[in-house]
Amino acid sequence: MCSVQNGIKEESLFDPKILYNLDFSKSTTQYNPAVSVKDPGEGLYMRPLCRSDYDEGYMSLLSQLTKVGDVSREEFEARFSAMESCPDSYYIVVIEDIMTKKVIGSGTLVIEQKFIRKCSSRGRIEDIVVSDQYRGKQLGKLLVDTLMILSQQIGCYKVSLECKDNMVNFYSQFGLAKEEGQNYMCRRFKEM
Ligand code: 16G
Repeated sequence: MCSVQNGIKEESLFDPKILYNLDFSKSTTQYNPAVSVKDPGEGLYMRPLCRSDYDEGYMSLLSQLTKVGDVSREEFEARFSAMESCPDSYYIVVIEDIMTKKVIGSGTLVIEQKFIRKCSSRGRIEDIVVSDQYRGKQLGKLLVDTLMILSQQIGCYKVSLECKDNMVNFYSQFGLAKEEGQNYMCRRFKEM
């Protein structure tokens, strides 16, 4: 297991203290029953993505969101290292089932540095996924809430995400809203 409980962060994508010290008084949503980063639910553990998560089913979890293709350990590690070498940019938070040692939930915050808005930065929330057997436990809500608070704490002037129509209501609880006159446009170059 990728342990960060003792402040060990060699294997973590980012410093776990950032996650455990977030100020949830800024949260725009409610939990019933209460869950938190330090206590996401019985038998569950929330932490930054670790290099060893390749062996804890991380890619298979992502395949519940979209196509992942065949990714070898070497490819995973190279991508992990590339993200790690961009400080303050990639925040991937996962939830692990301690018993099965499987990653069962994940969400990503990517920070893009800008010249505009007084050299500000913007956040993008990506790849929110909770394994089908763990849905209905407020884990997606906790992941998104955590990344929203993190983006605000980092100082982003805005944060955004892309989602399907049926997810708009879910995401609006975090203060996210469709902006009048703004459109999401996309061109796809290849199918993997
Ligand atoms: C969803 C995700 C996005 C992800 C995409 C993958 C959220 C909020 N949105 O739009 O982050 O990258 O699905 O779909 O998690 P694609 O492989 O078709 O681009």
